[in-house]
Amino acid sequence: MKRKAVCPGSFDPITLGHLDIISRGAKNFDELHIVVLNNSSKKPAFSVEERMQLIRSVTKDIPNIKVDSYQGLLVDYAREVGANVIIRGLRAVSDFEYEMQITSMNRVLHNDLETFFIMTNNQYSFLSSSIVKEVARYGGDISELVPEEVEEALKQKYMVK
Ligand code: COD
Repeated sequence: MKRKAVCPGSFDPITLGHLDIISRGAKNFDELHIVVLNNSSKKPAFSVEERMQLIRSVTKDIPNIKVDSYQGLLVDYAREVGANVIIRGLRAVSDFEYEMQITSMNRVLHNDLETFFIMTNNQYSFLSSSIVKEVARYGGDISELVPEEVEEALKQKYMVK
């Protein structure tokens, strides 16, 4: 039986921190589904299609990855694709409370779904999509924070405005 995991997120846009978690996660499962979901507390800058396109482009060399989007609960997506593990990244203690809350809620909703946490690589511990957008909006250098395609997409997005 295939070992399938889901790596869920907003990915608005995907950063090198996300990519680190994804590539390390993919090494430990037969199939890793990256799924773009709605986080009701965030207002995304990129459309779901744009986010998926960027994820596809920067993960094209990882063979066991599938990129998807879903308009519903993460647990329902996991059931649909037959995955029983969720992969999340942990950057700092500040992530813990939120992660603990969604992990517990997901377990109430789907008893057989385990969440595995991958500790961030130290060099990305400060990195988030929000911080990258903030720096890009004011023309700062983000080349060490995101893949080239994402840097280009952010330049396009904020140049047009
Ligand atoms: N280093 C390591 N990990 C990182 C880094 C970094 N620099 N940056 C981000 N990550 C990790 C995050 O910790 C997270 O695990 C993952 O990458 C994705 O991060 P984000 O910020 O893109 O995604 P989130 O946190 O906004 O995703 C939240 C979900 C969309 C998964 C959540 O809201 C959800 O499940 N929504 C669907 C509805 C649902 O089921 N809700 C019930 C849950 S209670």
